[in-house]
Amino acid sequence: MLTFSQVPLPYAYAALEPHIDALTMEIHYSRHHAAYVKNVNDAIAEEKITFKNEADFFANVSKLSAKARNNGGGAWNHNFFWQVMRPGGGGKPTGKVADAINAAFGSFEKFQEQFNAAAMGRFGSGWAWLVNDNGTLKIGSTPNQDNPLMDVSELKGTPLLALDVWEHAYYLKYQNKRNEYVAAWWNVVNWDEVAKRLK
Ligand code: MN3
Repeated sequence: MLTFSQVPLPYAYAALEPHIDALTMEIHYSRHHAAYVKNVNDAIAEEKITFKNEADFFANVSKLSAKARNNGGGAWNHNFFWQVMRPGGGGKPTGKVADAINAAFGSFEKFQEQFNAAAMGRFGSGWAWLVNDNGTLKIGSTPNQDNPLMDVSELKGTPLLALDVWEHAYYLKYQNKRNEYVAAWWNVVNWDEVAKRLK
């Protein structure tokens, strides 16, 4: 049976300070993310969901309950999010990521503007994404815990970068100032992990 689990956080809770504070990271990882993982595994058991892997689960998520969809997305999205951040990250990508971004968006600055607009334009809770849709890089956002692997998602593709814009990701430090959180987050982007996912 498919089981979701939490990746070990690749750094300490305080490692992304001052951009993302330690208490937010601790609550986010040990309570919010842990709960999504527990709840999706409960849903898999309760609903006797038989998909063998995460890809099949998301590709068929329209057939599943809201509990399975929301918590499955929450489990996967946060595992992804932790990995595309690192202490001392940020700056501009180099190599093939830089080339792909320049080709798709014209420049790194234009890419950043468009990504920020996706993050700021998502009303309520959700995620901003950079995806590779069959060789074309695209930016978009998803509501709640939906992701671009889901059959229900308008934005489709292989996720390369994601930003959690739920208030739980920033409210303790930034309160209602999502723009300040988004601006600070660029300092912790792990471009090496983006490069790994760009095939
Ligand atoms: Mn979150």
